[in-house]
Amino acid sequence: MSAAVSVSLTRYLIEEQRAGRIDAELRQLIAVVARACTSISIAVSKGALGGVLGDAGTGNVQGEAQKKLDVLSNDILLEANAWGGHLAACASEEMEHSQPIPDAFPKGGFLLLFDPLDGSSNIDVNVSVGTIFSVLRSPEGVSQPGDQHFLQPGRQQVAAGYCIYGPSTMLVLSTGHGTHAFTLDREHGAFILTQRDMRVPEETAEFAINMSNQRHWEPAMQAYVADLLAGKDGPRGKNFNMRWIASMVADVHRILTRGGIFIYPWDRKEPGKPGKLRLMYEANPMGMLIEQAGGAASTGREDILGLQPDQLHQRVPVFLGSRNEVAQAVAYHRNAD
Ligand code: AHM
Ligand code: MG
Repeated sequence: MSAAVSVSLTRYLIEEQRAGRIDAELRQLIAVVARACTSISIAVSKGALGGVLGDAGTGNVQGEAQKKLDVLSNDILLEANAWGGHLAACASEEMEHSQPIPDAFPKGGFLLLFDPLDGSSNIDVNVSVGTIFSVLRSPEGVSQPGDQHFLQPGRQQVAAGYCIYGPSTMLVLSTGHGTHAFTLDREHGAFILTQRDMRVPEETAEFAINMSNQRHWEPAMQAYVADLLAGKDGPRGKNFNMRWIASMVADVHRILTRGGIFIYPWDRKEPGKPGKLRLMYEANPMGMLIEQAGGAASTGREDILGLQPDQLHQRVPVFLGSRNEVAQAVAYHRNAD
């Protein structure tokens, strides 16, 4: 019997190109993002020894304090993607405006958005964090794409993924043909395909939410969670378990692995902010990965991937995960309207 052949990310991408599902430029783009994520993984895993913990002493456009690793990860992704010739422009959670590829380098046909280090409040306590990314096509005939050219619905993403820096580093990727997981082999510096076609179970008895915001939610949300908490004797007729890591990448990774529903709902904590998470580089890529694995992603009322964005850093309520549970949450909201 022959030993099982391990499939590297490089091989997977070449085979996808051969099958006509991606082109060479997208293959190169994903390979570059994966290389940047490997560098970020090395920096994250050094922790205190690398001198990378703590605040950078700066703030981003969202008014959030930046960690040293937020800034470093952003720089690693920008630098890695500048010269390859596959991108027209980049946008990031950490930059107010998108950034075109410098004139010194050739430009390609794609736009890349990323949250360089999601869940960064967890860095200093050694809990999993991650990088999230989304790839769109640059509109034809536009030589210098600006913020407005990024404002495309999530359905138009040509690729989405995240890299989780946990006990192991994993890249989870979709180019529109399923969601697949690769684990970093540190000795060889290569991502190896470890789960082809991830599937989110349709049913679940596990939810993920920050309950401390409960008093700020709208009535439909209060009612939905009250029924989950009522357990076996309540209207849902079963007991639910709860998990909240406060790293979206880690919570979504658990859901892709064993099911569940992740919720960051609308709340009235901060006027003018419809929830905390950002559409373009958090909700859209996670929505694509979850849908490609058979799950669902909603704002509570509409499919996330159908939304027409109107701002680069737009926020949106997020309900994603096991298909039937997302439908339950949506029903509470629709019935209340
Ligand atoms: P960040 O992009 O600034 O790290 O914020 C996003 C993170 C998500 O990873 C996580 O789901 C959420 O914020 C946690 O928020 P909270 O601290 O309100 O529970
Ligand atoms: Mg984030």
